[in-house]
Amino acid sequence: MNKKGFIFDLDGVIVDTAKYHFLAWQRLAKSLDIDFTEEENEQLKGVSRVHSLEKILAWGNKTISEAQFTELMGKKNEEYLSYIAEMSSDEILPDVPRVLETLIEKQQPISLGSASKNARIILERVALKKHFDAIVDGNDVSKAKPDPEVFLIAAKLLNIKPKDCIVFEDSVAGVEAANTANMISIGIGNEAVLGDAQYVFKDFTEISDDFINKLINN
Ligand code: B16
Ligand code: MG
Repeated sequence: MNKKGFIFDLDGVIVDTAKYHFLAWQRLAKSLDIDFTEEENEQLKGVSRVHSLEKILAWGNKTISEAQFTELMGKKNEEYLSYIAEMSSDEILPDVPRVLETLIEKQQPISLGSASKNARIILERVALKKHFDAIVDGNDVSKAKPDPEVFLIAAKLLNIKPKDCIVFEDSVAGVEAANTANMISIGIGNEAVLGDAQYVFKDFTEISDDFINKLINN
């Protein structure tokens, strides 16, 4: 059987943790007197924790000391982790388990490719960790998306050539990273936003077993 490497982003692809990031960033922004909208939160998708705080400070025209920056990042993560602690498998996005099970049945290697430093905890909370042959997250990379590093490490761990890897991503930065890595990019979300992806689906309910077979056999 043909083997392809299937790489999944986490936030926005497997679970919707963006809402928890939003709550935590919003409280932080408020404490600095910065207005922070849900629209701006969209621009933080796929963006690392450090870059997210830099963006929020720039939107509010604020400069802070390095020590305060570190302290705020710690506080934000503490609050975010308190939401994560309450997560269960009910929060897995529709049809993600079906697609993972189909890939496992077809003996396809599967990796996570996420910017989050909390990815392992989240996968454990939603009981999906066992499905992954490799996990690459924010702790394993030195360069954030749109740099392709996260996906290239995943391909290496799966022992699959980049051109034989397929990436599922919900962020513009992630789609760019997959394209730069010379992988097949599949956008999950809004076509108007993810136009650079080779394929775009609203969510996994639109991804048929037939389509997965085609990806494996192409
Ligand atoms: P953490 P993904 C990304 O996850 C999120 O989309 C982004 O909003 C977040 O800032 C980033 O992880 C870092 O997360 O603070 O948990 O390390 O979409 O790449 O799975
Ligand atoms: Mg994402």
